[in-house]
Amino acid sequence: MATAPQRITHLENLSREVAAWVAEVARLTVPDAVVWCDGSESERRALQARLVEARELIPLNAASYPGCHLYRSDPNDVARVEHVTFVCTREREDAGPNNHWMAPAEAHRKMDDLFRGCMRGRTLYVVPYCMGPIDSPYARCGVEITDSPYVVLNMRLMTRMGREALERIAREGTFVKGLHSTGELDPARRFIMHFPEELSIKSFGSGYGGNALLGKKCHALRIASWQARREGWLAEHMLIVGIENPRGETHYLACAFPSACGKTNLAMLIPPASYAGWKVWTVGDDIAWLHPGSDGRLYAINPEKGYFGVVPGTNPQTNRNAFETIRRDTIFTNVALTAEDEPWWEGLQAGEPLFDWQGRPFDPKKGPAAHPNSRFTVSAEQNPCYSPAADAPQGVPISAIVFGGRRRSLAPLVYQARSWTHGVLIGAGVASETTAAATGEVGVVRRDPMAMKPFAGYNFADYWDHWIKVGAALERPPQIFHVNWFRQGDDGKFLWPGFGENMRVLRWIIDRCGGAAGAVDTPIGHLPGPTDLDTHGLPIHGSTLAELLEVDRDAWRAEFGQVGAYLDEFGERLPQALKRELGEALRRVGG
Ligand code: GTP
Ligand code: SPV
Ligand code: MN
Repeated sequence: MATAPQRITHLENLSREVAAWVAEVARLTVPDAVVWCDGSESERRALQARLVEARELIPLNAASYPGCHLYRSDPNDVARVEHVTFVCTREREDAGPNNHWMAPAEAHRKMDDLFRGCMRGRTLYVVPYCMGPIDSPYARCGVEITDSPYVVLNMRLMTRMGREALERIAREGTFVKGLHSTGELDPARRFIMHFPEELSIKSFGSGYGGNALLGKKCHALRIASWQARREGWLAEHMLIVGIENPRGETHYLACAFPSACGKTNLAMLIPPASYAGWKVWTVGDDIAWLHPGSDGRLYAINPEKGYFGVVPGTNPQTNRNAFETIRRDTIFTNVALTAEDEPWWEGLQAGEPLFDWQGRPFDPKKGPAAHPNSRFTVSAEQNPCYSPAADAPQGVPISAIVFGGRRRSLAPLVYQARSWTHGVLIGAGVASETTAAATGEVGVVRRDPMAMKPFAGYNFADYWDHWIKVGAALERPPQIFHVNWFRQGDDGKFLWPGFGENMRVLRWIIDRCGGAAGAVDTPIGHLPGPTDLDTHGLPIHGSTLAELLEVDRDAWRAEFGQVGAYLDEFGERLPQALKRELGEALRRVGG
């Protein structure tokens, strides 16, 4: 390693707690070397060079994709693994029916058996990181110990990683402990364990994003949601986007859509040509930490510093901002490769693949060239519409919270909740078709409350109760909405053009918050009337719009019946207020 020994000693001396834990882990895992990461550019270069030399990273075309690399993961390690992800609380009920559970002592024993001696012949990296602006009172720190240099490089892009984080840990004395090893990538020896009561995580056997970059879903959602409940805030699977109107006023929206359902795309949206003078600013694309502010509003910070985004479908038409963001200094994981050493993926609309994501000569009979869950890792600062407010210690005030899902039928393009508690019911009832972001069948509709099914670190019943209380304590709570970009016609085509055109829906949402847009009252909430949505310059048929905004009472009665059955799984712990709200919703559709 290029890191000078004095520097290592200095980092090690910063925090006695971290050093003691590292020593303990080193005794268990028996690495050949221990390296403390400082986050410097020289450290990044050395790690990158080492991975290139080992042929784990493939440099891409230096003229068209400068500083970019391709990483091919093990073919059995390409997505989150929810069936082996556990929340290990002392009481099973605290994890809830929404989580797999294991008793902490048993989980520790199981994991320590896997970790014993697992770093022989490998280097143990100590990765201190800060989730959120380094000087934010809402930011929280952690340390990930990993034996994967690929994970280190990703954590450096995704978090504020290195010396400053360790200095903050030394000042505060607390940090989330995340222990990770890629092990042998044996799916039968792969577990992601969370111990919220101990603020710790143990992850073994995967190198994939959500399983291995422990600052992300493991810390910033599962552990943080647990802490947030105790401390009166919310940790959510939400993008944060600022919409600036031609008068220079900016409204911030926080939107929760399940994995691979459009967060990154909405956060980086480019408005249609008719929206001259409007600007979109990305604060975050995946996670929001929401805190009640002293002015009675809800404020959001993005705990991350980079994007770990879905590659397929990205092109200059769907998302020019994302396309431009990933033209340099980007790690591409599991995309295809062209003869010119350029990355290639389905939906790119240029070039052609020579090798598929597994490095085999591309053969369409063997499936897509890029893996459907292929990802880019890139610094947020490369985004042309990166919001300077992403670094604001106090965060940004939220005007609207938007839930959404991928549903080919039923859910209309957009509707607004009648109240905060009604909004919580809408969030709790979110359902969405599964995607390639997690292993398992794709396209199956499942309940994914607040897009947090895979990420809530505790019992959903307690989570909804917490949501209701947070809203009740706000003097000026955000308005709550639901959107669906994925309605399909009988021909299986999307009814709504989506992407940049989603701006029209966001505009209605913002105008509703300001009381400036019209709506019709329906049994499920407020919907735009036929002329309330701006369709200027949009080639959409009146009948298609009507279909997008239709509310089928019978179908909704059936839906609320299913929501009720789902909520009943949470038994006595389910908040009364939510039950009452469901009763009201059913009554309105004649149930
Ligand atoms: P995670 O990173 O898994 O949390 O995903 P995400 O919610 O950020 O989803 P992302 O924006 O990466 O989009 C996932 C897929 O949905 C991509 O293939 C996009 O091209 C597609 N997509 C995004 N927005 C739209 C839209 O408005 N309409 C349609 N039809 N597809 C969309
Ligand atoms: C998701 O699956 O929601 C992602 C990718 O954002 S991961 O980091 O793997 O969770
Ligand atoms: Mn996500």
